[in-house]
Amino acid sequence: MKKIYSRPKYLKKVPMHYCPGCGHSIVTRLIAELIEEMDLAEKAICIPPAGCAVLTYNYLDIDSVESAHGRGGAMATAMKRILPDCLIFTYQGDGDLAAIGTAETIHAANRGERFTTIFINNAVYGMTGGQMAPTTLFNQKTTTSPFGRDMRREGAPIKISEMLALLDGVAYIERTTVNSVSAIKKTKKAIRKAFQIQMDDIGFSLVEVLSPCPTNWKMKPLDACKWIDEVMSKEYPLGVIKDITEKEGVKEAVNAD
Ligand SMILES: Cc1ncc(C[n+]2csc(CCOP(=O)(O)OP(=O)(O)O)c2C)c(N)n1
Ligand code: SF4
Repeated sequence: MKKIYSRPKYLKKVPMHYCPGCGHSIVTRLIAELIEEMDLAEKAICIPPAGCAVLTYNYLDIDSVESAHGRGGAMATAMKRILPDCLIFTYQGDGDLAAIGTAETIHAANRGERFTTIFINNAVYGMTGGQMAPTTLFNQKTTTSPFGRDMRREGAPIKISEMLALLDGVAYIERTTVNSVSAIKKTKKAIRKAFQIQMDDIGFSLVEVLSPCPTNWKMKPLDACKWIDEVMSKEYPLGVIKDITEKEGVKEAVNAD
């Protein structure tokens, strides 16, 4: 029988701790597939976050350096400057990247640091019990916004990707999701492009993934997938937000001696 599915080489053979229906597991697998397909295992260094993905280093069979909550962008900056030929990527939740790590993220992107960020937006603080995140939607109930997020009380959801796209150092930003097979394929393509842009030394690259958190959304996994289509992606539209490589001659100019 033809084998159509197998464990990627760089995904360790250990059970993941994620809840059923969680997007983190899918994105982790995609990263493992890409590292194999792009032959980057010897060069790849992951910077996992504090948050549900804190154990990413237990799943990816590549070098990893754990960062403190929110400090991924600062650590990645240092590592990429010391090891410019390596593939350095941060893997960060929305609490990590858009709350405690806002400054690190904005300034690294503005400096055009040549690393990649995988930004998992599940609109809550997952690991610590479902508190409101900067990305929580209007009217969304969380443990710290029990009446639903309200503009006058909690402010508006922050669109990190659109904000970062304004900065000159940013080469590529795309927002995707993992709630269907076709969406997963698009996410893989986007991460491939982000990694390639880094390896071509073009600029900062980020992929924002709208990711189900059925546990804290208090939904069944399939309902969480539907909610992304029907509600979440209306606030956070999917697609390419910035891509400077579309401009003619960018890659050539960057790679010229
Ligand atoms: C300096 C610091 N402050 C707070 C915490 C507690 N903490 C751990 S994970 C987390 C929230 C994580 O949420 P998010 O980044 O959205 O990731 P998710 O769990 O949803 O994947 C917080 C507040 C910490 N570990 N370190
Ligand atoms: S709490 Fe949410 S983000 Fe964390 S593992 Fe469970 S489903 Fe995933």
